[in-house]
Amino acid sequence: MTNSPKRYLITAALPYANGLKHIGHLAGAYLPADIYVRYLRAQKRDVAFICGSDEHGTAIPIQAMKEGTTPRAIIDKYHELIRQNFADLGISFDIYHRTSEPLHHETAQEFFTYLNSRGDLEVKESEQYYDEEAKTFLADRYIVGTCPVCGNTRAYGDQCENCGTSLSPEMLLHPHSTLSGKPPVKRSTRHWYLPLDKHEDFLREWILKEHKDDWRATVIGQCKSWIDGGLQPRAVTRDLDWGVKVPLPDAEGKVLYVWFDAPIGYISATRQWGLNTGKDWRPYWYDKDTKLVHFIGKDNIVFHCIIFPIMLKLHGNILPDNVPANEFMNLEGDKMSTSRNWKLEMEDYINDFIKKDNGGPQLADSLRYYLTTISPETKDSEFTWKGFQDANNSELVSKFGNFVNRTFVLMHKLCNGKVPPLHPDRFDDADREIIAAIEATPAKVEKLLEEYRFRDAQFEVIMLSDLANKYMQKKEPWIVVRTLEETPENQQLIDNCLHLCLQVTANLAILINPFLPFTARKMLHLMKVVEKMLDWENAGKLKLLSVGYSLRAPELLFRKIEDAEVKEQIGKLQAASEARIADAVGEPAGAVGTAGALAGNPPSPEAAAGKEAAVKPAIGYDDFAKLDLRVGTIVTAEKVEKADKLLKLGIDLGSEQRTIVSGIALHFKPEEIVGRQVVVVANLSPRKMRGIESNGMILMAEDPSGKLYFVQPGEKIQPGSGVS
Ligand code: B3M
Ligand code: ZN
Repeated sequence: MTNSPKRYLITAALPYANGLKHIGHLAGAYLPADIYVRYLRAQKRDVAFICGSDEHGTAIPIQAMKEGTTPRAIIDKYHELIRQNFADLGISFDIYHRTSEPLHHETAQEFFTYLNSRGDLEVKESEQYYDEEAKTFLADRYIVGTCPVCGNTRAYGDQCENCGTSLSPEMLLHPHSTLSGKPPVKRSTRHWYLPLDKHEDFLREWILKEHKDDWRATVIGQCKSWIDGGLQPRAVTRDLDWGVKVPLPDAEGKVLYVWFDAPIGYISATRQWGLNTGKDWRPYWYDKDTKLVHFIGKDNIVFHCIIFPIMLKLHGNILPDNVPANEFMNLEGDKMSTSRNWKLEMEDYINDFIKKDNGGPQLADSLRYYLTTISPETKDSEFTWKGFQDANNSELVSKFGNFVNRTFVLMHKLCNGKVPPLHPDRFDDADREIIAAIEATPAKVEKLLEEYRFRDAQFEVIMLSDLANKYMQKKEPWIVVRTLEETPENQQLIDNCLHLCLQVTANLAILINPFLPFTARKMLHLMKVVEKMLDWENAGKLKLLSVGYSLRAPELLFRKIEDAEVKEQIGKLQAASEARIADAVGEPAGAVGTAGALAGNPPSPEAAAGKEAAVKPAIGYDDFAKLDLRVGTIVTAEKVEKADKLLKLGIDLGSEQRTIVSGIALHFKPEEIVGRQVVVVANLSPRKMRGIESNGMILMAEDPSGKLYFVQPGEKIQPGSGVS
């Protein structure tokens, strides 16, 4: 490495403590950050790895409303669960702090006061959305409307969860309040703004020139389109009672905007880490010789590359050296989504694999391994259970694990369980090649890690184990042993092979350590060596294990993932998603048929609070005309296996027969409804449920008690007749 900085400050996005986090989050920010940090630590660099819970913002009170409890109870619950999940998966933060801590409130208030006292903030009266019925200003998350980018009708005032676009409430079409369901009105209120527009020149210079080559193209691209789109002053305060109070006498009822206080959370966490360890935290945020790297998902780019850097610059702090944001990870062909229950939570993986009888921390490494092989570094990627099984079984088990296991078995069989001596005079090309590979791999891995190319870096390590397998296959010590009676000096060939394979094993432990820390430690145990061997400076060395040293009996490093496990997980995923679809039928907000559910809408707060749903915002005739509604006749109806709430319906639409899966099984018996006429949404995109493709949706009405009724013509009519 050429002149490395004096110290590293590595942050991973502070997760909202409003719910469990899924593996998309893990792969997006935490795992790559952990790999990088473990590598830096092995390099003996001075590094602080900072994370913690983001406990402010409206996401928290909204979740409290859903769970019928207080915001405080929500953050206490999820902070602890998420912290433990990360620990179980080997994410090795130096501190996992909380933005609800007094130290954070103090740090954030100081920051605000400093900027405000220097005139870096603007105060403006402005019109903000106000809910006249709930008598409150509406935070971004309490306003829902149509996304101007993708047309999702349930986009939030700060972001569309369908397409990931960052929004402001003004950008939403047909906005309405989630508290009352009514369209909000504008009311005047006073707020503090960070004038992003005043810093455009700085951003252009710093991002688009200085970092145009070392930041990811996807990150530069997003920044450029924000800057080119015209930067606007951004309010950094909100009318809300949950958050860090605005530290001014005339700011009653106002808190700092969550995206103002959350990144300052990195600073307060570093302060707390300093207190815990006795280290001086200040150089980590003020000394230019610190390399600051933010690991985040792509939906956080604007905050980490534009807004927070402006804040840092004004406050006199250092700026990030890089922001290696990842794209998104999909799951089994669909976007991961908490609201649609299409996700794999860290917690579920931990319970189903790591904590099972045949589990253990190795299974954490299996997940880490697969997630890194599909790391969405340059484009969105896709998690599939089959892919997970393949990566585990045919790479970790068959290449890496198999090589280490064969080495240990043969070393015990053919070399008395000790590291055999080396006889360089008997080297052939194959020996020289594997030696060259041992020596060359660390530099390759290192270069890739320094460039934040984690999947390629990990691939290099697996390649070394693959090469070593082939080497052993070529040397065939198990065949050579048969020649010993006639040619006793052939023991030297066996010794050479196993000596080199053992040195490869020691090297593999060092190289795989950042990626698979549990595996590396298990290998240390097998080799009876101490943690210090994992120091990166040992990588590429050929004398890590001394001749004559006796090693432990072999133990398998990984276990296979069975077909049954894959099947079970896919079943679970579908069942959870269907339960959500079927549940939605009974939700007041989803009262008309299964529309809400099939469109993938999150439960609205009013639904969660059990209130009568208000009339949805007005739509134009054009919106209505997009629906193709037709009368159909139910010709077949059957229960869907292992899905209590679903019926598979065959519908005669006159010109064609359709299969529609409907969440009405708890309300109607299949035999009762055959022959009935229904109104069908004929042009709804197909959707797979329990492996059955559903082509359309039937309309249902629901009374306040939750009973369902078919919407049908008054008399029997020709199937296929239009409804308008
Ligand atoms: N809590 C958003 C998120 O989890 C937010 C990140 C804060 S990082 C300072 O995606
Ligand atoms: Zn959108």
